[in-house]
Amino acid sequence: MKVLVLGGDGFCGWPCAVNLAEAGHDVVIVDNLSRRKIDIDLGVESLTPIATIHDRLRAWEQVGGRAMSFVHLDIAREYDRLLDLLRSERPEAIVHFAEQRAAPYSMKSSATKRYTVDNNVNGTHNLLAAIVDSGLDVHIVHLGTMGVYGYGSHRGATIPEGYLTVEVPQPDGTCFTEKILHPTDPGSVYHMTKTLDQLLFFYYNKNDAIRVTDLHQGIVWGTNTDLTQRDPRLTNRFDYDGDYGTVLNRFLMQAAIGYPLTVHGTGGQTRAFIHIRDSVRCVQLALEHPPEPGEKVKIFNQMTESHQVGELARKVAALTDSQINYLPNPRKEAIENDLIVDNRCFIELGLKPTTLDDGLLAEVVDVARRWADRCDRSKIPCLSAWTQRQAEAIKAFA
Ligand code: NAD
Ligand code: USQ
Repeated sequence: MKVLVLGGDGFCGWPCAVNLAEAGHDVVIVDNLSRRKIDIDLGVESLTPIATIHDRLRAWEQVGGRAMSFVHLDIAREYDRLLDLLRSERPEAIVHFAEQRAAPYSMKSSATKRYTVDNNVNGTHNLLAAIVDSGLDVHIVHLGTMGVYGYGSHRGATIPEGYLTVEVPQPDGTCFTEKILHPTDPGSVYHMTKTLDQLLFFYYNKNDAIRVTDLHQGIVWGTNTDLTQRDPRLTNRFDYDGDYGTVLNRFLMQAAIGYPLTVHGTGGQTRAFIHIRDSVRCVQLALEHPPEPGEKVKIFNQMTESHQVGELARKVAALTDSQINYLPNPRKEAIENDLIVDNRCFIELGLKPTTLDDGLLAEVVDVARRWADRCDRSKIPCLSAWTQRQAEAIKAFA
């Protein structure tokens, strides 16, 4: 099938694009390369050296991969070009990764808050409006986040896959039951844009019957897949800095270079996780099992396991003989939370979850050790504070 991969140069998008090409799909990568530009602005680089998108595509063909093409396009700002692309390529499906995805980056300043909202909300809306304008029947597979449900207490309740069944009281004392979108509780401006995406999908699905699968993904860890390991030029990015690095990959990389593991607060925060290899498989499964025409938005919880941040730090520290540093939390978030997640949709489609095991953790540590000399230690601390209060606590600690 012809598939556009929006954001196909990014951490999740690149291994997904090569996986779809390997599975026999005709892949067109669409990206404005803004992620590479943000690295330059922040003065950081992926820990792993990453080739340009053109070199990646050349290398992919040289190792025998099915050819993919690349279109440099900003989906949030170049509506007419996006519409022309849909009309010329006539894709059957679009995988949408093309958003600013870092919560700390989104909270750095009013400029990054505004950029994140403009980029993410406009990008998703442009895509939906362009599909309507094109008259095509396209299945959108969107990468959303587990963070739309929020990380307050769910009081032991299992988080369902997108929809909550509620009882609505009537004036005559009876009740009717209804399935509604699960209430949202975003923890950052970035997470808030994902809750707005949800509403855009709900509306366009209702009004224009656009078929959408929204993947509420947990924190992705790991670096490479079997395919991105085929050639050094296919290597995936590895973010470790205080804005874009995510918790488990940061801990593994910190362990590799002998930097005390940076736990925010007590480490009681519980989050959902998924390995990059499973993330790639899930996207393919979602793509190959589209909603029926007229079906409401499908929502899958794309995660395989939940862990407390402090528990992860202790596991990594024990495996690598590292120290743990408990730091003032730069985020305004619950000190502790429960997280029980229903992820049956993917399991029923055949996903065999890759769970945290020592071998896979050690694999990431090995990658980080190999590139340790590319690490800029001054970029490790998380300095983006959610409010002035957190900023003052960080300053007082320093
Ligand atoms: P990333 O920043 O590495 O990749 C995003 C890609 O989209 C980049 O290549 C960027 O240049 C491109 N992009 C951004 N805005 C664009 C625009 N307006 N037009 C065209 N291209 C644009 O991020 P990632 O980690 O690969 O995440 C991909 C998606 O998955 C995001 O939507 C993110 O919210 C979601 N997600 C990621 C994680 C994670 O742990 N990395 C977890 C859950 C969900
Ligand atoms: N944390 C630490 N130490 C660190 C970094 C983070 O204790 O060095 C803590 C944070 O305070 C937070 C938790 O770890 O409580 C997770 O932080 P993170 O940066 O790993 O993840 P998050 O900001 O939630 O964002 C990442 C991706 C985002 C995706 C989200 C999925 O960047 O794109 O949407 O994970 S989820 O967490 O399920 O919402």
